[in-house]
Amino acid sequence: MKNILVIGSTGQIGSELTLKLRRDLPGGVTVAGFIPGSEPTGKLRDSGPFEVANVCDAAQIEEIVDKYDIDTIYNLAALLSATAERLPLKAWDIQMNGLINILEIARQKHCAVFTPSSIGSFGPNTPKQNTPQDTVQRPTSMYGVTKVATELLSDYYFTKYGVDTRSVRFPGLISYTTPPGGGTTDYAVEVFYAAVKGEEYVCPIAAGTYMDMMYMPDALQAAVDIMRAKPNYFKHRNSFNVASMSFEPEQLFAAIRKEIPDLKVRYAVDPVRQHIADSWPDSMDDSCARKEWGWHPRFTLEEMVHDMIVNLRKKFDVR
Ligand code: AKB
Repeated sequence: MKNILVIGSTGQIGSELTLKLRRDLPGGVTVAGFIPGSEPTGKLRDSGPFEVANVCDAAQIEEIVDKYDIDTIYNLAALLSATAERLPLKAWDIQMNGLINILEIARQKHCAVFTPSSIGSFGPNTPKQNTPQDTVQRPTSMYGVTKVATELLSDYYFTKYGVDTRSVRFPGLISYTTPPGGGTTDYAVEVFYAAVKGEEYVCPIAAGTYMDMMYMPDALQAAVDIMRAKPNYFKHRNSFNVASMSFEPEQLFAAIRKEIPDLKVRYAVDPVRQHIADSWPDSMDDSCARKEWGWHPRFTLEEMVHDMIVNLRKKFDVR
């Protein structure tokens, strides 16, 4: 992994992953791919090359791969679960037609490819507790359908053509740099913004709804480590369960209240998000990732909460 293209570099994961790759792997280039309307700004724009890279435009991606002699593609373009329910055909276009463009280019130009999967690849028939690595995957959301198909297609390109595809199933990701947009797990980020600004938070997910979550630094480490791992011990590729914490809304709010006691929350459950959340695992078993490439998360719930509050207070200049 030397010359890297990050497609979706201005999104929640991409904006931080691109900077981490530039910092941690200084020997090559990391190109920040974006779509018009979401141009990189600040450090992301100033610390390396950036190019318009629409996953649905194969010729454009191919040109970038040739120009920078790209050997690894992080394909992060996606509509998250709640948005994908509103725009299912657009989600299909980006997630599936986009993916096949990337895999074909990777096949021809010998690139490795990381396309994240998600807890959304599971469905109501999946065991909810300690969800195994290999289990039933019959999701009921369009997002989930595209994530299962992503896993299958990525494995197909590896088995049939030897394309080095690897991936993880991300939980809900919590970060303070770039907010997520249109996900089912977004509440776990939004509540921090309300908490540090002293605003009431209206939670769209019902009390008692457990979902896997992860702090962004752990997620970024997973995305880098899996692509750098020697594949000798891989029994799986697309895609590995990775887990670090699982909680229901009240547990998160209680942890925030230890630092911001007057956090006010009321519930107004969004039926679309709740239906999706109810179909997802409560907590995944990530032992295969631990065994096959040494995955281990660092942040506990309390550490994540503290770090989020410190950084958001800095960001908004509040005490
Ligand atoms: C979403 O909520 O859609 C995402 C995910 C869990 O993949 N954060």
